[in-house]
Amino acid sequence: MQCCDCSDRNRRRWTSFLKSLAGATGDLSSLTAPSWILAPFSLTEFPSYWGEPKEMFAAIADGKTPEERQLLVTRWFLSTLSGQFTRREKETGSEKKPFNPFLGEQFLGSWDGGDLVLNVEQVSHHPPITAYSLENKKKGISLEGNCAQKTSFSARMISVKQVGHGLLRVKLADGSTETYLITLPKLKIEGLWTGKPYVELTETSYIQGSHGLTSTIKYSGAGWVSGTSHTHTTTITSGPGGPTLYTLTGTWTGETKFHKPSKDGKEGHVFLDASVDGMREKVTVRPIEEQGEHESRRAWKAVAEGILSGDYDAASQAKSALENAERQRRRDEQAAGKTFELRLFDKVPNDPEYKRLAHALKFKVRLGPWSALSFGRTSR
Ligand code: HCR
Repeated sequence: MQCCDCSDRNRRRWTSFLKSLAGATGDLSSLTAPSWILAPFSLTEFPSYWGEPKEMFAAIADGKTPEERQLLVTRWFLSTLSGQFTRREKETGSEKKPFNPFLGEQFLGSWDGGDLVLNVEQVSHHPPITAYSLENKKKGISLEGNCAQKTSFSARMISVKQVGHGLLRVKLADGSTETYLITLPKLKIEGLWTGKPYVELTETSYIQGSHGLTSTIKYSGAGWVSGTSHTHTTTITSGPGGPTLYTLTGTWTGETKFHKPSKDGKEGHVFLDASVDGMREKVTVRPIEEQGEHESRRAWKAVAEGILSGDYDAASQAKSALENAERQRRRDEQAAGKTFELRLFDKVPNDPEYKRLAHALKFKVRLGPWSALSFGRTSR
């Protein structure tokens, strides 16, 4: 129970923050968020959510047929969502704003002593784009992706369009590679006026396999009057809009079951229980003292400590110092006629693999200047 003074203070600071949102346009990263709304980590840490259900990621390689693998990729994808979109709310009671990464910021981590390896780099600051790769070499599976966010504000909520995609590759026993294009759902941040923001997913995302099978994931939430939060209906079809092989319904935070129509009498069987403890394991990173200067937790250490200890003045000062140093670095580069060189990723403009699979989705995914851009792990 909060005392009157605290809840009044909370209400006042939220109201004034929401008023400042009303005037904002397009890009949340450009909004100077007050320290009390900040999460103590950077957006570069978010790709680790893709690797947390590590067993499900590895299991994709065990699928014997394209159909089995499409189901396994879909199961792994769904099992990442509760980490990606409800973790902060679960752990702290409300969604928070992660740090806006600086250009070249890295987040490096692994699971199981390096069986699964994550590399993340902030490859653009304006617009902010994060590129990542996740690889399980032993199993022959990798995911390369990038993500940016376009934001719009309304009186009740913040709507976020995720711009970017993932390409998952599986090496098959015959030496060939199967590829899956993963598109990203839109999200809404609700609960702003009660001071407890949380994420709900909306509209549709897709997983398009190079073998021609398509998973179409439709998201819905509780709505004003009725309905269940975090719900999805997923169909697996032969191509977008083709005959349905499987229908899966449930919540991406809890149980998903096979529904009609589904092959092999699977109706009613549990496909995934995303709430099972221990299904997701947090990434391991090197101790901060051993990290490089571009590594996220080392670079943001003082800011994170300020937030965690409630010393918001110290957090603000450390954040300004970091941001000013970055601005100065860009000015110095410009004066020297240099441009910043990415360290971990190479740009792959108009990636043909992305285009081929986006084309198979019958251009439901628009080929915009940023969405057609992929980032591949550099061979340097
Ligand atoms: C929108 C968001 C930053 C971006 C986060 C993304 C889209 C990042 C890529 C991940 O793969 C998935 C993902 C999950 C997060 O839910 C999403 C964040 C939710 C909130 C945060 C805003 C910038 C914070 C706004 C501040 C609020 C509390 C007013």
